[in-house]
Amino acid sequence: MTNDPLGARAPRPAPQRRGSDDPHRPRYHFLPPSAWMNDPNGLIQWKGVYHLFYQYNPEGPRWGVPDWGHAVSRDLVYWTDLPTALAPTPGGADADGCWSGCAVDDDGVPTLVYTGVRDGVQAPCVAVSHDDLLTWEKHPGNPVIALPEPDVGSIMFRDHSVWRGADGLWYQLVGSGLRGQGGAVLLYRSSDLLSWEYLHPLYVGDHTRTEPVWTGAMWECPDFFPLDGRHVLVVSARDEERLHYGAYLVGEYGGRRYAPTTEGMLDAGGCYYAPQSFTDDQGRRIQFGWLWERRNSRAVEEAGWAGVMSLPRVLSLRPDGALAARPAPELAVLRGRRTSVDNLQVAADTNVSLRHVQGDCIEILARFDLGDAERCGLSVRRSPDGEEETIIGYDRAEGALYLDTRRSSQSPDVETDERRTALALEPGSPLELNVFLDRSVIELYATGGVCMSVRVYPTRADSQGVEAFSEGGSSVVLSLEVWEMGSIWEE
Ligand code: DQQ
Repeated sequence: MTNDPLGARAPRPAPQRRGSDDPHRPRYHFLPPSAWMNDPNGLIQWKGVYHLFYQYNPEGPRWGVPDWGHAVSRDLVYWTDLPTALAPTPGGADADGCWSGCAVDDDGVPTLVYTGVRDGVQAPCVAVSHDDLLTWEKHPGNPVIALPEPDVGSIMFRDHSVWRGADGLWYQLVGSGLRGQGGAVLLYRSSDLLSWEYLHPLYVGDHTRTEPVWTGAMWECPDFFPLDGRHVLVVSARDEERLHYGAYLVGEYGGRRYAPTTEGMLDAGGCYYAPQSFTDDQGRRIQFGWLWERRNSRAVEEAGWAGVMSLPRVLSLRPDGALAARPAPELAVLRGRRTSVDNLQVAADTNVSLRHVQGDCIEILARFDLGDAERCGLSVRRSPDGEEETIIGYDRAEGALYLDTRRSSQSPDVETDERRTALALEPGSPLELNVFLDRSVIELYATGGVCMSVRVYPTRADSQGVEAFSEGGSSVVLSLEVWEMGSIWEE
């Protein structure tokens, strides 16, 4: 029997969406009906339907005892909310929370491997579905691994990446950190997803090394997958105090050993964490990540919701070995009215207002000839007098893309900063900026699949302008296209 979660037979009505009167609530990014969301979980395409599970606290806009929320889509763009998929079982191994995990296809049986939390112990648990992912049966023997190996020195034990090896056996990475060393992923093996044998740390980071990227003291949410002939390990770097960012390693995997040769940050905007990916039926590796809030808890409580899912990103490897992410082409279905400008000269130390181009729910696709400018780019979410603006620019001397939110909002409740990331442009080759503005979300995809995502909360209703700027020399906007973007919800 096939259950079609997008058909008329969905078992219970979808929850009501709330909060759409908040000017900061996105219109074409996925987020739950209300309350709190963090990590994407259990991403899988099943019988043609994309399933997006996520860490969900329906009690309010704050992290709590998480359930797994659930939404489905046929196109990665429009989502239908389904009832909660997993909730803590009183007295069970997940009594204090169903934390993050992944989904696999066990010969036709959809199976989740997730972290159950009880009395401060975090341990892998398993659940299966017999109705096409609508409801889940937890394994009576949960947790399937009671504790981490005592001699390993691990300071954390949660979050899972599971795959079937060429030998037909299941392999699992559990996120961890080794005392005094750095983040780690612990490798296990199983024939049935229930009984697991510990092998060794597949890879251990070095928390004292800061170049090319600092990977922290602990790794959450590991995601390990083949891509373009190599193997990518994505981890979320944290320390005792705080969550930092998603990082990636690219290298060779064989004989149950991993030798990475390239490392980097997934998204340098400072708001993208706990990403997870899956392979769809077109063979694409698609990643979603959690875009966290940047207003304080008082403002978040007032808003009643927190956390946004990124747009779906298609991953690939660049010739230099770095990981590139580009927005899924399906998003073009949201494009509405289009405006364009070609060959716009931007004189040194000027801003050129694009008067017909404005909005807080738009996509911008721009190509710049850097000319002799020292810096050039776009100012978005800009008030007419420039009191509020967010700057997306390229610094030629530094070879860096930057995202400056320091004047994005006049609200004292909002965190702002300036972030930079290396972006090498071949001499004479244009700078490409693909920017998605969706109220409080800005996702930027630049030349070479370099990403920066951030949250902004302008206070002024007229902070909707777009301007091109050039500093220290002149530049040319070779082409600029802007689309008004539709909403993915009935409003
Ligand atoms: N969030 C989950 C954990 C994970 C963390 C709990 C990362 O499983 O380590 O909500 O954001």
